Amino acid sequence: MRSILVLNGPNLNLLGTRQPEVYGSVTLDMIEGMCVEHAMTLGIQVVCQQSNHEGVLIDAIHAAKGNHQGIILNAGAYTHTSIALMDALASVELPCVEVHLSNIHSREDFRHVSYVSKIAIGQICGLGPQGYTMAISALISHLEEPG
Ligand code: DHK
Repeated sequence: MRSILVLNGPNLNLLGTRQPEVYGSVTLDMIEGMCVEHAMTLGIQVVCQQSNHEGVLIDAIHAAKGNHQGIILNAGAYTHTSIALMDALASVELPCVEVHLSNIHSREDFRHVSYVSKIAIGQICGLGPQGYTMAISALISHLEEPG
């Protein structure tokens, strides 16, 4: 069975209470539940992980090789800063879909830059929690028909 890693970065554990006017009121547990349910309808498995630490996220990306066929990544603020995360994604050569709950392009200038985008097959942002399930569908389509 195909398996996908759904990886969330810093501060996303606070979803539900963190700036609800920006990130909504849905918790990370709820988003992960949506991902698991959606994956079941597609006949695949998802494993969800969250960390506030850059190195732990990098280790999770490394460990994905051989265990998962692709990665859904919301790297939080590391999206805009972390060359190390970008290099980790490039190293494992797994297809990655980048997700953000908010529309990073309509926010502060520093959020318009994404190092993850340089490696990701695509980006979904501004669509809230459903961006994650859309990303899973997109990743599965890509695995079935790359390009
Ligand atoms: C989440 C964060 O924590 C921010 O640092 C990003 C992203 C946007 C989101 O919209 O999910 O800039």
